[in-house]
Amino acid sequence: MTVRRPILALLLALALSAAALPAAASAKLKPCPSSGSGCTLARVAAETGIFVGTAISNQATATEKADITANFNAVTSENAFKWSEMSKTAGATDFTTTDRLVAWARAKKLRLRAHTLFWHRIQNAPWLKAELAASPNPSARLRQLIAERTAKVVGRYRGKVAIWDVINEPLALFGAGYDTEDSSVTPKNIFYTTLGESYIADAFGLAHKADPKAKLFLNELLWDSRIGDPKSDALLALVARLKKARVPIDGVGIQAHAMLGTSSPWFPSSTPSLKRYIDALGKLGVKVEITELDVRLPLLADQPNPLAAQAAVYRRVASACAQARACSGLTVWGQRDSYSWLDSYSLTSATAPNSPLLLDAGGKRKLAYQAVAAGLLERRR
Ligand code: 9MR
Repeated sequence: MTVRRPILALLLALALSAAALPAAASAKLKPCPSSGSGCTLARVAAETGIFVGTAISNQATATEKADITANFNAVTSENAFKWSEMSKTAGATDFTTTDRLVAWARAKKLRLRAHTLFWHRIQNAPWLKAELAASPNPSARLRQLIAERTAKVVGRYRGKVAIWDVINEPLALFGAGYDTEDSSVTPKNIFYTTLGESYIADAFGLAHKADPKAKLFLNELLWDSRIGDPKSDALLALVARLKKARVPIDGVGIQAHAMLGTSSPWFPSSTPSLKRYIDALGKLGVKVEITELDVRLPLLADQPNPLAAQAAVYRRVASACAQARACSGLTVWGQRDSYSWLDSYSLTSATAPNSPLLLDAGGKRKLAYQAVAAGLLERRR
């Protein structure tokens, strides 16, 4: 008896405090309607098991942070982990921004995707080319640098980063094969031309050693490619080769910037083809995430209701993710329209505001927000 009384008292106290909960808090316990109406994407994530994320910039303001915690359950570092950001000069590694970001994501219980360990285009280490040119043995030197960066950075955040984008965009921008195009827009893929495809397997193996529990992804851009075209086939073939060679790759990220034209894979009605593509990757034994979704509004300017048309594109992608078993996450590339990278990017700045995201400039949910919720909620059926 003497033991039971405190338990009874505790139960009574709990019942009283539950009764005193505000209406909104108890309403929260109701499942989301399948329309997604009134539900945050974080709630949708909890109900479907699909992570819903957003990019976080290096200098995220209090407003951006509040938007993130109110709406999402996962974040991807937009720039912080890139080699160019962490190492301005040879031999130097600056962890200030990444330490801060890792700590913040952990404090807010947001799943963190570290993007990216190796990317040759635009945000590679600014000193790498000269370093290799000066080396008597460039391939050995590059292998050493890859090993050093991986051990140092992945090792530092062991157990704290859920997902690593180990390799970003190895394939040619618009076609099949590797990116070895040499122009000011797409400099040579220095990793590939120095080491061949082996750099990919090496980086995955080293990352796995540095953090055996982190999920390791290869992230690729399919922005101007239709599912079933040479580039998407090249990605499937690459993943198949890696799996066959027992490379520790856990997943593939499909960047989904619908930005250059209506030949993007997400137009005009892509749910079945995108689902089939995710299924095909899944059959190879990898998870798939939509990693960088945004949909430029000017592409839809000729539609009777561009915002509704934009929502429909988002819906098609979210539905495909929900319907394909291998799809474990969907990430949009930013929060408010006013912060999108597209407004300062050379190919898209002329049409600013591109308004490609889920929250408008004032932070209000756009039609696209609920469309993503509704699409993902198809997973519950
Ligand atoms: O959003 C990123 C932007 O802030 C950078 O200036 C830009 C540099 O290329 O990279 C953007 O993010 C890219 C991502 O890292 C990889 N996929 C394509 C994204 C858009 O270029």
